[in-house]
Amino acid sequence: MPTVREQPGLPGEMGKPVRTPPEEEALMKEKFKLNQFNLLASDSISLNRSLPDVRLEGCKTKKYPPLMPTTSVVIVFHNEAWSTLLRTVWSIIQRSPRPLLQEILLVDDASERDYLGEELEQHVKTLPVPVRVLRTGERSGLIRARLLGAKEVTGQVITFLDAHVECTEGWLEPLLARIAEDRTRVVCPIIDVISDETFEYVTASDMTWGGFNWKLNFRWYRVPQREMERRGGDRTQPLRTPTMAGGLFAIDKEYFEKIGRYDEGMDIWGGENLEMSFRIWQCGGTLEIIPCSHVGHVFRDKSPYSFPGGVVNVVMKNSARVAEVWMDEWRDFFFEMNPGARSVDYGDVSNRRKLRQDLKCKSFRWFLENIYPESQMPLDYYYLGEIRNADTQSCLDTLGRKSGENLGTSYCHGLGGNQVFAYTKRQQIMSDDNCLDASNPSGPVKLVRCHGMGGNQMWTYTEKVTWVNQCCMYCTMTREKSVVKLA
Ligand code: UD2
Ligand code: MN
Repeated sequence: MPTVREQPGLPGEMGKPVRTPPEEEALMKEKFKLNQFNLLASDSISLNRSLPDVRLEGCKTKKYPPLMPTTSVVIVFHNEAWSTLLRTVWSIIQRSPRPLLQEILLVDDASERDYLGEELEQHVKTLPVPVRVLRTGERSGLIRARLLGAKEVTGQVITFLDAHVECTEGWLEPLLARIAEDRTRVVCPIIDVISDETFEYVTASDMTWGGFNWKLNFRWYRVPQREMERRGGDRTQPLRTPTMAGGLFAIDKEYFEKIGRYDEGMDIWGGENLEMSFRIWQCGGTLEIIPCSHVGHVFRDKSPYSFPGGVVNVVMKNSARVAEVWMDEWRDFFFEMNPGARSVDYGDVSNRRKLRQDLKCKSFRWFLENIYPESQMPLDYYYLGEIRNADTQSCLDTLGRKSGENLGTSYCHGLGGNQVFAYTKRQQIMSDDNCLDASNPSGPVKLVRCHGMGGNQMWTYTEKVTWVNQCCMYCTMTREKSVVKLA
């Protein structure tokens, strides 16, 4: 393994930010559009730049078994920049023990940029580890592209990475060690942040894990106390996470096959991360974040590429498949929150449902009760739907507002979304991860992140219907013709 030394004087060494001089600002802005990150900065950084060792001290002295499974690294890409793609590859080459690295598979998902053709194929032949370029031929999306890569894997473990990442010192050993002990563990590194503006390497918190909201967006949330206690307060210990971000993880190859690979019916981007997370947990596996393993990723505000079929439709379709196959009754939260999803053609899910049966997977209730009790999906609830004022016939509406803000009422559109609330058996009135909160007794009711501790967020049914403070304080819940007291 070549040692990674700082190359003094070069931009971005040791993960430092690259500043674009003012005279190059216009060019930088122009090139930013190509990949939705600062390509000018990336191109100025060496392909094998040095990075700091960001691990906790307790990680640096850990010993790993001498015999561990080998891994093939699968990287799918569509129109990736040369410098980010090759820096990804170089960071793997430089920082993986050679005996553990079987090969790197680059799966080109129908890129339209010339340098990713013959030039890339010639270039990878010069690299000191086996690197193969595979091509999907037509645009398949990242899910089917990964499936193509996985088919060709010859190592014992598949490690999936995005095409704009940088692996840091010691990233691989702790991942493979977990799998060596138990083949049903699926493991993710901590995903650090490579700035899309300056390419600075910034470490992410080891106190966050993966969750999701009613829209089925993946979200980072704070690790709850109970998980810290299970790990004996040791931050170097593997963290059991309800869901994964999706791009960076390692899985035993046979286990990947056994547990149902990926859902081939999913297009382009999105949803596959939650699908795989639910599937792993519900079907007997374990999903972990390994805090001793750090890989940086360029997070972008926007997607740089086209979504044939339209981005909203594609993501909605993929998420609808997740909801239909894995979430049982809790599918309703997704469809109420995303009214458009009801009319989306999500295709045939019978194979995936059969897989769930064949593997004798547990219910979504089991997942919520045992793996993710902190989730925003209420375990038991009386009602999910609109909350209508019986006198004015207007509906409670979050107006798309955030935690800490007032909500309001508006014409009942019957489409769900901002007008959908759940009345839970813990007597909360929820909209996604926010709850109606009466912190000020004289009104108005606010939306506040649900704390689950009753108090200002505990509401009771009454028979009376009244109107207080402009805000809908007493409304009826139309579906069950019951009345909920809102203050
Ligand atoms: C995150 C994941 C990503 C994936 C996605 C949900 C991380 C760091 N990233 O979004 O891996 O799970 O959530 O689907 O967890 N690509 C193709 N063909 C396409 C579209 C994308 O090959 O049609 C490639 C793309 O070049 C990249 C990878 O797929 O290498 C992931 O795409 P992304 O970087 O746009 O996803 P990201 O990081 O926003
Ligand atoms: Mn990415």
